[in-house]
Amino acid sequence: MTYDPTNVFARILAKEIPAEILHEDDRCLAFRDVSPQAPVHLLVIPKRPIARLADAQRDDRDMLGHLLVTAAELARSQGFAEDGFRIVVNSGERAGQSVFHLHVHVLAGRDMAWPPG
Ligand code: DGP
Repeated sequence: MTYDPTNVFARILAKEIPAEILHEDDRCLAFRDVSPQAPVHLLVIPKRPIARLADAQRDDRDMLGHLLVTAAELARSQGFAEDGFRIVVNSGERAGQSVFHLHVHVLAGRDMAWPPG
């Protein structure tokens, strides 16, 4: 899928619109979801423009691993690692993706149902 550089996460990366940022490094940015679905709801996004997980290539392996390790580091530093947390990546509209810049949801602070809806 073609990446649309005007999407809202691109604008957060460009600091054109504000977000509650918890972590930033050379490869990713983590911030609180504006519409939290759990007491803790963070988003970890790559700086590299990629619309969906479905578009990932072999060259993206390091970046994808970095997003997950960053999520684990945030879980530890924010104090919910031991309590448990859920990682969600919606890829495509049918899966519920609404912002087409790849992102990892990090949800914590309540019991999680399975199967997910
Ligand atoms: P998804 O449905 O998987 O594409 O998730 C997109 C998430 O992005 C959704 O949980 C709401 C969040 N979101 C949308 N717009 C903004 C925004 O402007 N700021 C922040 N912090 N989160 C946003």
